[in-house]
Parts: sequence; structure tokens; C-alpha cells
Amino acid sequence: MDIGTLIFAGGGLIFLVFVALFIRKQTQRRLPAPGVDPEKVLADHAGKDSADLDPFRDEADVPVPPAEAAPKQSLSAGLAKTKTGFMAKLNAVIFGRGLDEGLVDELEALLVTSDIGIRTAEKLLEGLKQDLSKQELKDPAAVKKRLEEKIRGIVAQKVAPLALDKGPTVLMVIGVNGVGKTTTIGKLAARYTQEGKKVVLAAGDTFRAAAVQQLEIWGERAGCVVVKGPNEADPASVIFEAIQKAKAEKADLCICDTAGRLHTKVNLMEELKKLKRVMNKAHEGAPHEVLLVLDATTGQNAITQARQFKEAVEVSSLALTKLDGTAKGGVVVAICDELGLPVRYIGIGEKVDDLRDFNADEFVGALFEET
Ligand SMILES: Nc1nc2c(ncn2[C@@H]2O[C@H](COP(=O)(O)OP(=O)(O)OP(=O)(O)O)[C@@H](O)[C@H]2O)c(=O)[nH]1
Ligand SMILES: [Mg+2]
Repeated sequence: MDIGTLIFAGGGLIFLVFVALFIRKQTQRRLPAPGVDPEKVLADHAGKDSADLDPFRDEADVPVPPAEAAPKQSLSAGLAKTKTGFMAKLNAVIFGRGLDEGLVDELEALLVTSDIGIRTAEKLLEGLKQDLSKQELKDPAAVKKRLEEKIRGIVAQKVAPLALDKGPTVLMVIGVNGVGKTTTIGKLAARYTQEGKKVVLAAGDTFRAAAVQQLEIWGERAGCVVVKGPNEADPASVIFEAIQKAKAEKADLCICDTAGRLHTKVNLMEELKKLKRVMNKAHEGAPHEVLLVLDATTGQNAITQARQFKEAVEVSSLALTKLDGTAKGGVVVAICDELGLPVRYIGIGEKVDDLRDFNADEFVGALFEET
């Protein structure tokens, strides 16, 4: 065999090895979690719409940001996209040209496209027209100032801090797939643990092994107990056990994760009622707080989701996540105006520090501040 043939054969062999490795990696990515029979998971949840459940495990399904400390970002930085999107356009509309009759229409269009929603936008503009004289309406600074006041008036709401005197307080966290439930729980666990509270987490999303892992990582970092069941365990039994543990260990807070569910799937929504009943059996009065998590990037759809969750279970408050990733921060105004539910927390990033108590004054101040 001459040297040329040898090199050719060697090259071919290396190529084949690469192809084989590539195929193996691709197939592995679709392997179910150890011990999980995908057929069985789907069969067990027949009627729960198997399309909503993913028994396959993939590293990408364990979305936990790196733990390294990063400087805490300001609210203003977290709202940068909304500020440069909505506020920059608002300034352009108000200050950019002579104010005439068309201003109100333009403002309305801007408010609606910024996810403030038609109803709330009309309300805001009606208020402006009533409050301001014709002369003032021609003054851009007066229009902007009054608009800020009106928005502040809508989002102003008093939310008492989470009461941690229920021995333990049980917080049930619900919402559509991927809105940020588990991440918000992780951030809350870290925060309350840092404040010296004892926190127990319930891995109530038992449909995917990766969902449990995700909660475990957050729990481990926060230094709190995570109660989980075997693969495919009944979520109600895991949550029951977690509340029992929280009681036994005299924890201050038990936060229960739940699987994401489409608000349009009646049977999945029914399951939430069952979970609530079980919580009350484990600890009378529980859940003391039902926190609905909404993803701000979904804009007006978040309002539709909230309406449907509200119909299924009594929602106490909202967490609005991913405000950092959207110019649609105006949806907060529509949510406060239309849902009659307090926004308790806002998420402005993936990291542990990126959860804030919602404070209307700070929020509107950050939106309207001149940069
Ligand atoms: N930028 C940004 N990303 C966020 C925020 N909150 C959550 N995320 C990201 O959103 C993705 C989904 O978050 P999860 O916490 O897994 O959402 P989930 O609601 O638990 O999802 P399911 O359990 O699949 O229903 C993750 O990549 C998070 O890091 C936030 O405030 N800002
Ligand atoms: Mg989750």
C-alpha cells in the first residue's frame, strides 16, 4: 500500500469516527431522563394533553444562570429596553413636532403598541384631555408630566409584604410553561434565606426530571431544603410531604413549584384546584398566597393568561418576569388597570439578585427618568 492510499484511508476513518460521534450526540439529546419511560409519562398524563408535557431531558432544560457574584443591576438598567423603546418614542411624539389635534391619536397609537392596551390607553388619554387645558395640552413637558402622574395613579397599589407568620407560610407558584416560575422561586429562596428565614422548596413539577434538578440547584445555592419525589411522582404527594416537612422543621416559608400549564387546558387547570385542596389538608389555610407568574415579553397575552388562571384558582398576587428582555414594560400598566391583582414581584434578569419587590413609585420613576 503506498503512502497516498494510507493517508486517504486514515482520513476516511477519522471522518467516519466524527460522523458516528455526531450521530451519537444527537440521539443522546433525545434520550429520556434515567428511569423515565417517555411512553409511560405520556400515557399517565393522557387527557392532560401530552403535547404540553416533555418527558425528554436535555441539558438546555435546566436553565440556571451561573452562580458567580455580579454587581446588582439597577431597576433603571433592568428596564432599559422599555425605556429606549416606549419612552424614547413617547418623547419623540410629544416633543418631536408641533403639538396639534393629531397628538392625542399618535399618543394613543403609541400607548397601544407599547402594550398598555386599548382600554387603558383610552382611559389615560381621556384623563389627559380632562385635566389639561387646551393651552397645557400644547406644552410637551406638561403633557408628559401629567401622563406620568396618570400612570403612577394606575399602578399605585399597596401590597403588604409576604406575611411569614403562618407557621409556615405556604406560597404556591403557578403559570404557563417557561414564564419563570422556578427561577423566581430560586430567587425568592435565596432572598428569604439571606434574611435569616427558614425556607423549604417543594419540587411540584414532577413531569420533567430536569425541572426537579433545576429547583435543586437553586435550593442548594440558597442553602435550603428541597423536597422531591421519585420520577413521575404525583405532584400533590410531593407538595403534601414538603408542607409536612416545613411544619416539622418549623420553617417560615414553603414555596411550591408547579408544572407549567397552558391556561387553555381545562384539565390541567383543574389539577391546580386539587393541589390547592391538598395543601390545605397538609396545613390548614394553605396556600396562604397563590403567586401567578407572567412573562412580560408576551405583552397582552399575559393578561389573557391571568384571566384564565384567576377563573381556575384564587390568585393572590403576580410576579412579572423578563422585564429586562422587552420593550413591552407598559404591560405592567395594563395589568394593574385590568386585572385587579397586585404585582408583588418583578423580574429584571436571570440572576439571583434580579428580582425586585414591585414598587409603583420606583417603577414609574425609573421609566420616566431622563437619561
Ligand atoms: N431575562 C430574564 N430571564 C428570565 C427571568 N426570569 C426567568 N428567566 C429565564 O426564563 C427561562 C425559563 O425560566 P423557568 O424558571 O425555567 O420557567 P418556568 O416557568 O419554571 O418553566 P417551566 O417549568 O418549563 O414551566 C429561564 O431561562 C430563565 O433563566 C427574568 O426576569 N429575566
Ligand atoms: Mg419550572
